[in-house]
Amino acid sequence: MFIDQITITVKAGKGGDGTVAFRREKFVPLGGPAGGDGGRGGSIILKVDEGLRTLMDFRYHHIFKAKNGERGMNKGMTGRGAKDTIISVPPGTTVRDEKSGQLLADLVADQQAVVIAQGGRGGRGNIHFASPKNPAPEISENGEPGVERRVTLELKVLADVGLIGFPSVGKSTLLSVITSAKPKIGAYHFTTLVPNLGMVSLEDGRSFAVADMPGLIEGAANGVGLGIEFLRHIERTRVLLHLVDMSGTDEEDPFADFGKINDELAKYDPNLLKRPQIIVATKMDLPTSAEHLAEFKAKIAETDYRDSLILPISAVTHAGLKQLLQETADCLDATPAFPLYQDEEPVTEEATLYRFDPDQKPNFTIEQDETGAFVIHGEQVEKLYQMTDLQHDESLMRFARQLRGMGIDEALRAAGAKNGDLVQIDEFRFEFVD
Ligand SMILES: Nc1nc2c(ncn2[C@@H]2O[C@H](COP(=O)(O)OP(=O)(O)OP(=O)(O)O)[C@@H](O)[C@H]2O)c(=O)[nH]1
Ligand SMILES: [Mg+2]
Repeated sequence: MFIDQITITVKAGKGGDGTVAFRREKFVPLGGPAGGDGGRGGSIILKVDEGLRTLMDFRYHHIFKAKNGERGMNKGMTGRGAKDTIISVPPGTTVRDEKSGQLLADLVADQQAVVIAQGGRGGRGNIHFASPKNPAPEISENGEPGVERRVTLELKVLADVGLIGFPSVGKSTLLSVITSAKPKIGAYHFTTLVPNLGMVSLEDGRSFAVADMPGLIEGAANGVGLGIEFLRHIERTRVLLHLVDMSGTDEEDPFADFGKINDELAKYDPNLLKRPQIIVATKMDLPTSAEHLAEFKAKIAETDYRDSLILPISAVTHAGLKQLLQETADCLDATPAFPLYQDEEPVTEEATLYRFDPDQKPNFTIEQDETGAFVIHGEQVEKLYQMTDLQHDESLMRFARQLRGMGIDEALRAAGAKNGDLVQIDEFRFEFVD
């Protein structure tokens, strides 16, 4: 099975917690604060490995987690940061956020990488909270949670040229004689089930990548035959070689077949028809082929395709192959890359990363649950709670101050909260003190 689309869950590591500690020196009775910061949590990074060709490795492995940062230490030492988790993907992988559908990255070059889930920063140790008024603070922060999200990976192979046509017209055979690829070839339809890739090298030094596609038939856009899902693999190609079997062994009209394939392409994406197409008349070594080719040319002269280049070949005798490759290379030289995403730009790295920004205006809601408790929801408020060290009263007092700073006290009052009412944030319940 060929896997070219898959959704994975990634969870970056949490930052290590900051520490509350004090200096203990022999002759210093009241040492200052000495609790270090937590280490950074590991991020999750997608990175291109040129050697990979499919997303197969993801079949049984959907969840990726990075390690948490280590706790801050005494003597002001920062905890160890966690290693990033690197996931290898094949070149041509696009990445989307599952929820929003937003394009996060289009990974094409070898070693190209993108951080898709940022590890949390380490919490600050009590060293950072000392002030003239409070020289020995029992305050530290917990580490920031790592980003967790689901992303959809989609592979669109990197080929310059796509081979398209009905089943059994000789696409795989052509690939096997112009490149060193060894695709499966068969006298029956739908021999090719997944795209095959090969590299063509010309004597003049030019080279290009060719993708051999599974055969298309009428109705493919509606799922007939193998359907057209795999056409995503020709979205990056610049030139299409449209193979038409001229032998007539299939009893089909080669010209009608040609029209049907173009109709299916248009149904998948009308932009595909804007790509230059070279018509390749195949199996010209067979006795009936010349006659069928002449008929084909007469019919196409009546259509909008009248100016198309038609090149006869035989993969058996190799007749016409040299010219086909020359013309294809010339056509590639004259054809710029087509934009893969008409209206979308991959978002920049920063924009894909969610970061906690304490200066941002807090955004929260307050609702009363069935017990009458006031439940506060909001990403920032919840994150602040998660980063609060609940073991030290001073940390809790700082939390209370921060909530007040966010306007939560005021909002609770406005929602009708009275002294002694219960308030809940995440898993934490406390009494409202007015
Ligand atoms: N005589 C002759 N037979 C050919 C030629 N090219 C391909 N064939 C034969 O045609 C049949 C189909 O060839 P394939 O290359 O598997 O065709 P395909 O287009 O890849 O077919 P699917 O993968 O099923 O879509 C095989 O039996 C080949 O041997 C040719 O140039 N001359
Ligand atoms: Mg084939």
